[in-house]
This record gives sequence, C-alpha cells and structure tokens, in this order.
Amino acid sequence: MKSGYVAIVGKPNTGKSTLLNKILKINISAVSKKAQTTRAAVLGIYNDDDSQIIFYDTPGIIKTKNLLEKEMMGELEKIVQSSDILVYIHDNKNWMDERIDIKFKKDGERLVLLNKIDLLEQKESDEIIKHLQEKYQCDVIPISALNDYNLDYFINNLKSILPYENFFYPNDIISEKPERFFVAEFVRQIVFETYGDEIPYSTGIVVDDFKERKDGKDYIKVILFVERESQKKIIIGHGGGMIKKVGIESRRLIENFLGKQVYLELIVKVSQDWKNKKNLIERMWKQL
Ligand SMILES: Nc1nc2c(ncn2[C@@H]2O[C@H](COP(=O)(O)OP(=O)(O)OP(=O)(O)O)[C@@H](O)[C@H]2O)c(=O)[nH]1
Ligand SMILES: [Mg+2]
Repeated sequence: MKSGYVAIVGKPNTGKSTLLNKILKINISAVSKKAQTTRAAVLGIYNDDDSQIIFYDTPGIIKTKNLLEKEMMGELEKIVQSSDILVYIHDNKNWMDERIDIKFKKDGERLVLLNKIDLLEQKESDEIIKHLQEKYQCDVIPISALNDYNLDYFINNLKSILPYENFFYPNDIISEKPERFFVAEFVRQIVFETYGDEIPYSTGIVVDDFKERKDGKDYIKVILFVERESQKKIIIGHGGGMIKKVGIESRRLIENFLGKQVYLELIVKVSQDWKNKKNLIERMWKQL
C-alpha cells in the first residue's frame, strides 16, 4: 500500500487538466483550447488496489497582473511546497520557454512529462526530450494525455516513488471540493468554449445559491461577473440567445456530474474591477 500528494505543474495550456481527467476517467477539471482555463487548483484522487495518488491539477504558471492572478500563483506555490512529488509537464509549444519560476521548484522527487506527443514527429520529440533531460537531469516520459498514450507507464513510475503507506482518503471518493466548485467550473468551461478571446478572461463565476429539493429539481443560481456593460451584452447575446446556449450546455455537464436534474439560473452582473476585489475572489475560490 502506497500513497502521496502529487502536483501537476506547468505552463498554461500544456494539458494538465486533460491529464487529470484521463487518469481519473472522469471529467472533473475544466479543459479548453484556450490558455489559463484552470484558476483554482483541483484535487483529484486516484485509487487502485495498492495505491492512492492525490493529484493537484494546478493553474498554468503566469506572470501576475491582478489580485486574482496573485491568488492563483500563491495557491500554486503552497501546493508545490506541500506536495511529495512534482510532475512537470511540457507540450510541443512551450518547451523552449520552460522557465519554471524558482518558487515552483523544490528538491525531492519529480517526474517530467512531454505531452501532446501525437502532434510531434519522432525527430522533433527526440530533440525536445533531449533538451528537457539536460535541463532537469532526469528521464522524460513522452505522453499524449488526449489519446491516453503512455499514461499507465507514467502512473507506474509515480507508484514506484510514492512515499507513504497509509491512505489519506477513503478509497471511494474522487475529490474533496464541494459540488458548488464543480458547478462553477462547468459554467466557466462553457464560457471558455462559447465566447471569443475577451469574455473568458473577463468573466468570474460565483454559485450564489444551491438548493436541494426532495420533490423536484435542485435549484442552482450562478452569477457571471464581467468587467464592462459591453461584455454583459456579448454574454447575453441577441435576444438572450447566447446565455441560453451557455445555460443549456452548462446544465448538461452539471447534471451529468451530479447524476440528477437541476434547474439552472444564470445572471450576469457588471463589477468593473472584480479581479482585484478580495471578497469576490474568495467566493469564486471557495464557492461556499
Ligand atoms: N493534441 C493534443 N492535445 C492535447 C493533449 N492534451 C491536452 N490537449 C489539448 O490542449 C488544450 C489544453 O488542455 P488543458 O488540459 O485545458 O490544459 P491545462 O494545462 O490544464 O491549461 P490551463 O488550465 O490553462 O493551464 C485542450 O484543447 C486539450 O484538448 C494531447 O495529448 N494531445
Ligand atoms: Mg487546466
């Protein structure tokens, strides 16, 4: 029996959340083709007969411009320091620019992954792997998170270096985040998928109400905060068409995850500087 805490760390868009979802065989972490999809870290627990791996999917490493991003990188730093094993993940694009900031490094066990190997020719991947091996002074495991390529090998490598002999969690739970957290993440994922380049980064999600009802569907009220009136107009769309679409698609993800039907209400509010408002950021973070 072995277990331990593992942080998945890397630049935005390298496939950290995809990797976690594939390992757990459930979509608990928001994925999109845009960078900076993950804001708050997602804990996901992998269990098998003789091991328990507690993963942290973290936000991609960025330079911080506002309080929201400072919180993101602050949480990442804490997770790095409290994890037993760090998994550094690179993809085909950012491998040259892999200045993983000094505070996101520490001594101890680590594994290095090159993801999206499906997009690379053999010659290219050999070159990148050689470069990363020299940089990290350790083996580099090529994977494709999307295609589930080499993930067993990666898990086996992790298992061989897990430090503890006791499980931290019961072996039938997959995360410890509240349901509200996942509701907010699903809505955010749909916002990322639905709108162009501006809206996803200007929108913050708060689950304002979540009432379980014995007779009838659960009621969930979600507020989408944006920075300007013009963004509110875009989110809502002509005749409310866009927000309706976001509602339908989010509800599908939420119902699938919760395993029951819900009534989802979406409200858009303008809060000019929400990315610097501590109380709002805390609500978004914890979704309590
Ligand atoms: N071709 C290919 N695409 C991948 C692979 N893994 C992830 N992707 C894609 O890469 C994009 C980003 O994936 P995410 O999992 O959201 O990346 P992330 O590292 O969590 O990104 P942030 O949360 O923004 O830091 C998505 O479009 C994924 O489908 C892979 O192995 N191959
Ligand atoms: Mg992510």
